[in-house]
Amino acid sequence: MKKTIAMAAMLLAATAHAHVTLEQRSATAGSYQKLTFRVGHGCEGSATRAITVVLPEGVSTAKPMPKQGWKIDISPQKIRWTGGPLPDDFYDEFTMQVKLSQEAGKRYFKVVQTCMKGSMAWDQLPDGSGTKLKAPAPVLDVQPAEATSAHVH
Ligand SMILES: [Cu+2]
Repeated sequence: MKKTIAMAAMLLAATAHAHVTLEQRSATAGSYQKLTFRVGHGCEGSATRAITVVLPEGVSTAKPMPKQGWKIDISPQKIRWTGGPLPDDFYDEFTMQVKLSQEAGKRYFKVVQTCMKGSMAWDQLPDGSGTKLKAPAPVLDVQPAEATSAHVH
């Protein structure tokens, strides 16, 4: 029984450290923005062989950065990298540029991490209770463009 609890705690610690996250935390509405998705580990030890990022409403014109060893599929709603595989012991980044709409607010990017064995869905949104999510979707906080600086030439 004790052993089971210790194992569970270890698993929680292992999944809490990195996840799939977004390097950029905030951006300005209406701008072209670079997004860097960071992959800190595989699926419970298994190497990553694909990353799919779903573009939320208000995010468009995604242009991924070419990445050696990875094939990239572009569709209006999602970008998918296939390749690697990226071993669990390594870290990597997947980058794209997007156009943000004029609307401010939080943009959640649902990510599917596909591994040699199994997959992880980073797609949980905060429910308002403040509970720490096990697999949160990476988030970008889009700030309103300041009226004073928007038209400076
Ligand atoms: Cu993690």
